[in-house]
Amino acid sequence: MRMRIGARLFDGPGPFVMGVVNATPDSFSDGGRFLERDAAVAHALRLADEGADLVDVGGESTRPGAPPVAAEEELRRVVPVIAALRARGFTLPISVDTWKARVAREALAAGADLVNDVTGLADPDMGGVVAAAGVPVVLQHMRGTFADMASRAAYGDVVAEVGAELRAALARAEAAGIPRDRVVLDPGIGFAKDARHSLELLARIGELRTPGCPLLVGPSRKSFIGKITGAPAAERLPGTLAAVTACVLAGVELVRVHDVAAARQAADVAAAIRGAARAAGPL
Ligand code: HH2
Repeated sequence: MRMRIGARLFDGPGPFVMGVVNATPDSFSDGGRFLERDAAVAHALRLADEGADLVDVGGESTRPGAPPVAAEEELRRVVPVIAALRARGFTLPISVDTWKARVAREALAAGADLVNDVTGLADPDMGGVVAAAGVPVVLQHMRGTFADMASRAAYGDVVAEVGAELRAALARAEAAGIPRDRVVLDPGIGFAKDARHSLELLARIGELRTPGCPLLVGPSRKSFIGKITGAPAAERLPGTLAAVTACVLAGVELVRVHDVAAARQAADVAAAIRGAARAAGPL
């Protein structure tokens, strides 16, 4: 990939690690520990120390059944965190995890460098906000709303349908004036997908490759790991690392994770194995 995100040029195959900073009181995995601005800032600094390439600050839980968050409340959660990170000279690119155009606009004004939209531009104003700011965007696949997405997990060929819907989101982005070389695509593990769908997407992730657009995958602590292993969210790091490894071996450029130090090591070793296979070449 070759994409400028904030002050940094993301150049090469990666893998690049996006660390999750939840500024939500009801997040399924972090349980509100980072609601307070200072705790979220400290968490972002720790993720940077652990080897994150960028951090993703979000103020609305997407967990099925989580209550919707009004834009005002979401702004109260994320903008002070982004502003405080910039005020203290945080050098990593900051992504804002929001589907609301207004939140994206104010987060970008406070110093965010990228918009991570799990709805793939569901808000009709989002494309214009991203295009006007000249920043990159992550378009993630989902269907329906956070409340009803589980009931929308019905596919014939999940990879083909997610691919077609991601291409439609990309077309919406381009129509709004976002050049394709500023778009990252994400299959949306767990978003309107059951465990079987998430696994098939991970197994066939290469089929989602779209010329000019890097891929991002967020498997961290997700319910498909619980479905396979029975482990609760807080005990899904080994399963997360298996998924990160599979993604990197398949050529995914960016992974979104909570446990950056562990994922950094898994991703780097998987990338080294991938590189060694290329170096060896055919016999
Ligand atoms: N997953 C979550 C949130 N944002 N963004 C992208 N691009 N891809 C993902 O897979 C993705 C995402 C859900 O995880 P998390 O934020 O950790 O939990 P919560 O929904 O409680 O905020």
